[in-house]
Order: sequence, then structure tokens, then C-alpha cells
Amino acid sequence: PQTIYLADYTVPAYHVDSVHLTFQLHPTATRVTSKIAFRPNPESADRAFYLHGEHMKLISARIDGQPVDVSLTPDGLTADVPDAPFIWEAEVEIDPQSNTALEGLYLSNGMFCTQCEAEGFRRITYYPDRPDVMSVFTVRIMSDLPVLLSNGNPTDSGDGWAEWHDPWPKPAYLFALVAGDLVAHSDSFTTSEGRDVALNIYVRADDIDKCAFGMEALKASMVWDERVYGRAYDLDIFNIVAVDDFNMGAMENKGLNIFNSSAVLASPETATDANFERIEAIIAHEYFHNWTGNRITCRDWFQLCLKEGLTVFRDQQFTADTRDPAVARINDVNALRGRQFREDAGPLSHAVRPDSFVEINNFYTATIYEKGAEIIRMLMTILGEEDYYKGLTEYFDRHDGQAVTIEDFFACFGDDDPRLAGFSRWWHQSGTPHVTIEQAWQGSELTLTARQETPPSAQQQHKEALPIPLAVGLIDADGRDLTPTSVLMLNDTTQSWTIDTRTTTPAWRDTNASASDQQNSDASDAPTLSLNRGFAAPIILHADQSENDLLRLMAHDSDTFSAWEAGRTLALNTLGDMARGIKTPSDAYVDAWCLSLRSEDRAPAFRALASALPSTMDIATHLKSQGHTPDPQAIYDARETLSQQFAEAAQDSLQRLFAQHQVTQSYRPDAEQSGKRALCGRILGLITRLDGGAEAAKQHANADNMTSQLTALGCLIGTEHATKSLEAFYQQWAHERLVIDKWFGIQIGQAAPADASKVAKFLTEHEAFNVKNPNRFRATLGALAANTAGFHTAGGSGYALLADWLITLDGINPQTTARMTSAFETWAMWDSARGEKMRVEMKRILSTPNLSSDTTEMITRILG
Ligand code: HT7
Ligand code: ZN
Repeated sequence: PQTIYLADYTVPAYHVDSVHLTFQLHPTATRVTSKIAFRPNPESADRAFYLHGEHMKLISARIDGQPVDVSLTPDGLTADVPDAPFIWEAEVEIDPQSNTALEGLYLSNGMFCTQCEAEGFRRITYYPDRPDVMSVFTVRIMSDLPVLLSNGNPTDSGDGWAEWHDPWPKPAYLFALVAGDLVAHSDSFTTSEGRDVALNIYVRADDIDKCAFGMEALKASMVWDERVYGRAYDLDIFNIVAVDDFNMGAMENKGLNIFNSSAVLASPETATDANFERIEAIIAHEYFHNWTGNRITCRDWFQLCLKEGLTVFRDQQFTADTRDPAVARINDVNALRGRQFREDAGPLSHAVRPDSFVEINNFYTATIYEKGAEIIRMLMTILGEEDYYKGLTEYFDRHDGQAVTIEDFFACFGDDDPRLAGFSRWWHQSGTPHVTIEQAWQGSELTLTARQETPPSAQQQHKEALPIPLAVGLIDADGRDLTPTSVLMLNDTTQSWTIDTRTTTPAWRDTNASASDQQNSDASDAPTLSLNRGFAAPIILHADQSENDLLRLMAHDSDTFSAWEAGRTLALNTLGDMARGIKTPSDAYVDAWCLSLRSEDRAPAFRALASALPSTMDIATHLKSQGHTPDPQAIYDARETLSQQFAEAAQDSLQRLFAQHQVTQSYRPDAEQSGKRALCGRILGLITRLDGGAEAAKQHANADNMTSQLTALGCLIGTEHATKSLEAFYQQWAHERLVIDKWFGIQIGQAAPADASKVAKFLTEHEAFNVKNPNRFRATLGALAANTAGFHTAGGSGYALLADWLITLDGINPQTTARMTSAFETWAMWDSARGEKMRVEMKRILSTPNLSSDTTEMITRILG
């Protein structure tokens, strides 16, 4: 496989003025006829005519109506063409039924559908399949199937055919086609510009009762983008289609979004609160791409974060506005730490705007998405909201209809603005910065010294200092804010600031003083620093705050995120020490945890998050960062012991809290109700530790919504009620594939470490297991990889089972296989015996004959 470098970018040799496509759909022999108007690009010195094309049979080719000889290459064709505008016509044949890779045109349960990002269009017809070639598409679909859809607006239709025209120039990766026996949940929307838009969610007939929530989320997203970013929708119709076999969550094709069923279908009986929240966010994300991605797209795939990071930030803003902002931020940060920090600390670390790649499908990563979003968030923090939105408006005005770069985007904010000096390093430099904070007191003056360091990574040995916005607050012994949140800019490797805490309005000032030669205050009434409020910067903080300070922040910090963060730090310290066998939890911490569970001052959703323990992987990462080799089983045991201790300590109030927070109104998946259910779920877990599952079995049998039922089922795993409840659940839901995914996932995810790979193996032999369906595969093998202590059992059975199945899947679906190899990315974190077993399995995968380039690249990078 060939490495592609950003530095080698050249403009396309030909522009495309228009594309006409005709599809004669057939499951095994679909004919695609293309008529494409090419024009030499005067900015290109290159006159070579090259079209991408894979997995298809060329039937005929013409230029300006005359048959032409072409030279076929393994991944495309070349031909001699006139040195003037010309019309290319081709007919190709493709086989959707045998397309299990789910890229290009494929069949899913009898429905034709497409996935073209990043390079799927080249499996549909010969074309310059690169994002900077934008054109206007007209598509004619011929099929007996009742619903025939493509991008843009419908222009004409008849018996067995339909025609669509998309007036907005777009790259081929945004092309889409759907044909199937579908029904629509329909609605309409009038934009702020007065355009009436027909809205449809197309699904199989059985799923029509699961569309209402998605439709409401779509309309809310349309209103939000008009209100917050001034962006209105620009076609007469917006269609969403739910597809069962899909590699990722959803795809933002112009006017025709295609969704994984799991990312759009929801009813109270079949979907959990978490599903509803995810659906809302994904619908918003894909809709927001209409401007950040579609109207303005990427010049090349190195600029992927331009559309993805920005759009994730926009969907995070939407969720924060629609739900509880602090809870939303905690969820964002949990996801960032769980996926992106982990990626950045291992062999797959890469810059948000990388310089090279082999297989672009392998770069749809947490770094490009989530860290990309954090960079936009910091841009807003540093500039302030007004200048941030001014810059975005400038971006939309300047680049509408173009394919652009991160540099073009950044220039819209005034890239010579002194506030942004060095900021672009965030896009180019990989790795998570570690920031160490020291504090020193002299009388009432506090000096805060911050030092940053980003560890070297394989691809970037030398790291530079980054501009880091440190959002800090100071609270007094009674928990009152002494200052509002201040953003201190850490631009250098080390910087200090001083504040006199006794003045009436204390304010930070730059200082050269170093904290190191001064005294730490041990007075218990000294104010406490609240650091990195709202997680304003994506950094790893080392502040070494005392247990007293952390308890104070946990109880009183006015920044809700930081209150949660203090509780998390206490939990990490406690569990890390327990796993190493050096300490038991302090009474003060256990009391504070009980108090926080009961605290009426905080929202139930927050209390549910605050009472959850950090994941086994989080604790392992914490131990590793302190120089210890984590033992997954010891961490699992520590979590179990502490949970039991919490249950016993809170015993007297559990039943009362459980009853008090029950939802009695009819089901709504909103922040208020889902927060209460989350808290009750947490409490049910504790009650189960004390009653052996009696209460959970009752809830499982009587629940009228999936959140309550699945929570109860999760609690019951490992109890005497497990077998019966799992069987009853399966019988109840055998006809609902998305619910059966949950059934697969929960048994493996909640299994005790010694059982996890046995349960997973058993379920891969279940009649409902289907290796070709990515959702089912992820629900099974993905759940195994996510059960940290279960996947990393000392014998290595988890590694071997996953490797076996990745080898099988690679011949079917390389994209999903390659993504799931990341389960092995932590091999260097564990003891050498585990690490070696993981490497052995990776080498076994790598030695598989005809392994895909996707998987080959991933395993090669992980092995290092
Ligand atoms: N832009 C999309 C990314 C994507 C994708 C989606 C589904 C299947 C395969 C895919 N390859 C790339 C989704 C998004 O970020 O919105
Ligand atoms: Zn996206």
C-alpha cells in the first residue's frame, strides 16, 4: 500500500461541470451509465486524464460520442482526451449483492443504498473521486422498487423510474442513492428564509413507530442552526433513510442522509435514554454538516477535521443547549478521555491534521473528531463568543461553494491576531499536553505556576509549547467563589500568575515569580483552586491537590464540571491505591460520596454521573501515568470492593432515594426524566449488591420502557436471576434487531472477567449472531473489547477470540475490521506477558493471506 502525503497535493487536472448518472438497478448486475462534462483546469500543468474506479466491469466508454480506448489500472483508468472541454460517457456493471464491504452501492435487507465517504463513489462509476472536484449531479434511477431516492430535489418520475437534481455543487463522496420498499414518516419545515421543506424519515414498515423522535430532533436542529449560526437549509426536501447494515453512525449526503438504524430509530419500549440522546446528537451532527462539510467541504482528506471537528463542536453546543450543559460537558470529556486520550497516548497517535496516511478510512478517529472539536472550543474560549461567531460568518461568506483547508478556515479569524499566536500548532502537533500546577502562598498572595510538556511520540519527537487556555477559579473555605472564572493563557513552557486573595475583587496578574522556592499553604481555611474549569483545554492536569481541597471542590465548586472532576480525581486516587493494595478508602471520601448521592442541590443526572466510578481503563491509565503497571483484575476487584462499601455506607437512604426519583409521568426521553432514571439505575445497582437482585428482577419484569428494563437486566447479570431474565428478555424482543444487539452486548459487557470471553464465544455461536452485520458484530466482539478486565484476562483468551473474528471479518468488511483492531492499541500499557500475547495475536492477524490494506495499515501502526 502506498503512503499519501499532504505535501504532494496538486490541484485537479480537470474540472467537472456536470454529472448525469442513470442506474438500472439489479441485485447482482446493476448498470450505471455516466455522462460527465470535463473541462481542463487552467491552474493545473498536468493534462493526464485519470479516473478512479474499482470493483466494476467497464462495458463501454466514449468521448464526445466516439468510442475511446482506455487503459485500465488496478484502481482506475486513463485515456487520451482533447485539450478542450469534452463529454465522457461510460457504462459499467456492478454487483451490489456481493458488496459486503458496505462501501459504494450495496444491498441491505433488500434495500439498495450507498456509502461514498471517503472513497466509495469509485466503486459506482469511473470518476475523479477526490473532494476538491465538485459538480452538479442529475440522477435517474430505474427500478421496480417503490421508493427511489437521490440527492437534491425530485424533478420527475414515472412507472419504475425517478429523477433527482441537486443544484448545489458537491464532491462525489456526498453522492447517495436509495431504493427500497420503504415507508416515510413525513413532516415539513419552513426556513427563516421562507423556504418550505418536506421532511421524511424512510424506514421499513415495521419501524414506522420509531421515527417521531428523530423527526423532532431534525426540526430542532434546523431551528438551532438558524438561530445560533444563521444557517438555513437550502433544498426543498430533506430525506433520512434508516439502514440496518452500516459501517458507522450516519452519513451527511446532500439532502439524503443515510443512517445506521441504531442512530435514528427509537421508541420508549425499544430504545434507552442513552440511545435517544445519541440519536438526537447524530441527527444534529449530520444536519449541521449541510453547511460545515457540504456547502463548504474539504480540499483533500488531510483536512477532514475541518468538517468533522467543527461539526462535532456544533453538535456538542446543540446538546448543551438542548439538555443540561454540565452533564453534556461531562459526557463529552468522558468520551474524549476514553477514546482520544487513549489514542494519543499509544502507537496510533496522530495530529488532528495529519501529514500522511495510507488508508483514509482509518483516519475517522477520535483525534480528528473529538480533539478537532476541542480545538474549536478553545478558539471560542480564547476569542470570546462574539469574535468566534464573526469568524464563522466570515468563513461561510468567503468559502461557500469551495473545497478548502484548515489554513483557509483559520485565516477567517484573523490568523495574525496576537491572541491566536501559535494556536495552529494544535492542529499539527500530536499528543496530549501534560500541565503541572504548583501553588505557593506568601501571606494572602497565591502564586500559581503552570508547566506544560507534551511527551514525544513515534512520529513527532520534538514537541513545542502550545497556547493553553487555563480556566481557573478560587473558592473560599465555605465554598464561595472568591473570583469569577478567569482564563489564564499558558503560552510558554512555564508561566506564573499571582493573586492577592484579600483584596475586594481579587484578580490574577502575570508574574515571573516561580512557585518552587515558596511555601505551600497548609492552613485549612486557605482558598482552593478550581482548575481547568469546564475542561476548557484538552490536557492532562497534575495538580497534586490535597484530599481536603478535592472534597471542598466536590461539594461546593460553582463550576459543576469541576465539582464532578474533583470527585473523579478522588475516586482515581482511591481506586489506584486500592488496586495496588496500599490503602483503603478514607471515611471522609466515603461520607462525601454518600452526601453527593443524596444532595438535593445537584440535578439527578449529575448525581448519577458523580456517583459512577471511573472505568477500569481510566484507572489503568491513571496508574500508568504514575509509573505503575496496571493489573486489570486488581482494578476490577478494587472497583467491586469500593462499590460494595458505598452500597453499605448508603444503605439507609437507598430505598428512599430510589422511590423519591421514580418517574411517574408517561415516558419522555428528555434531560429531566432521563436524569432521574439514570440516578435510579445507579441506586438499583447498589441495592442489588445488598438484596441479591430482588428489586432489579421486579423492575425487569414490570418495566414499560427499555431504559428501566435494560438497567435492571444489567444489574441482574451475575445474580441468581440472570439466566431466567436473559431468556425472558430474548423471547420478548427476538423480533427487534436493535434490542437484540443490546442483549448480546450487555451479557458480555457485564460479565465477570473470567467469564467474558466464554460468554462472547458462546454468543458468536448463537443463531442470531451475524458476522456481516456491523451492529451485531460490534455488540458482540466490541463489547468484549470494552470489558477491560474481561478482555485482558491473563490467559489471553479474549485476545485470541477477537483476533479469530477479526481475521474472519476482514474478508467481509475491511473497514469495520480495521476500526476494531484498536482494541489492541494499549498493548504497551500492560505487563509484558499480556503485551506479548497481544502482539502475538496481532502478528497472527497480519500474517493472514490477502489481509486488507485497511487492517494491514492499522496492525502495522499498532505494532510500531
Ligand atoms: N462523515 C461521515 C463519516 C464516514 C462514514 C459514515 C458512515 C459509513 C462510513 C463512513 N466513512 C466516513 C459521518 C460523519 O462524521 O458524520
Ligand atoms: Zn461528521
